[in-house]
Amino acid sequence: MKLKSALPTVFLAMLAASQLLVPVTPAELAPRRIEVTAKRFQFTPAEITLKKGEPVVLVLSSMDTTHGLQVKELGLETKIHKGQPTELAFTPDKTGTFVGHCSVFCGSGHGSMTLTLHIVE
Ligand SMILES: [Cu+2]
Repeated sequence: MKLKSALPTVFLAMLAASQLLVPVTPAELAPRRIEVTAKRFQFTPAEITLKKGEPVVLVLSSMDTTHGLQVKELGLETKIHKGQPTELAFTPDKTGTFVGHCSVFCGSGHGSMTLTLHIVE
């Protein structure tokens, strides 16, 4: 009888403990996901700060037409089609500030459509 009534308590305690652990580990288990939207002629957010060695997934969505993202120094390049979010996974391996450009001509402001990545230690 005593054992029976203690079981739910033990179970709840374990559940609580496992939930407490969750915020500690996700950085190692799953890459950080950052949503970025593209539209003529900007990326939002336009600047992102990342950590060197920390895996990241940029989830890129276009609001209007086909755009692209190219960050030459980091070897990144992808197209971003409207209505079709693109996941760009990478792990920054150097620090610095890198400017990505839209890689698909999208109109008069195309040349100034940039996404700046600050990569820190
Ligand atoms: Cu463009």
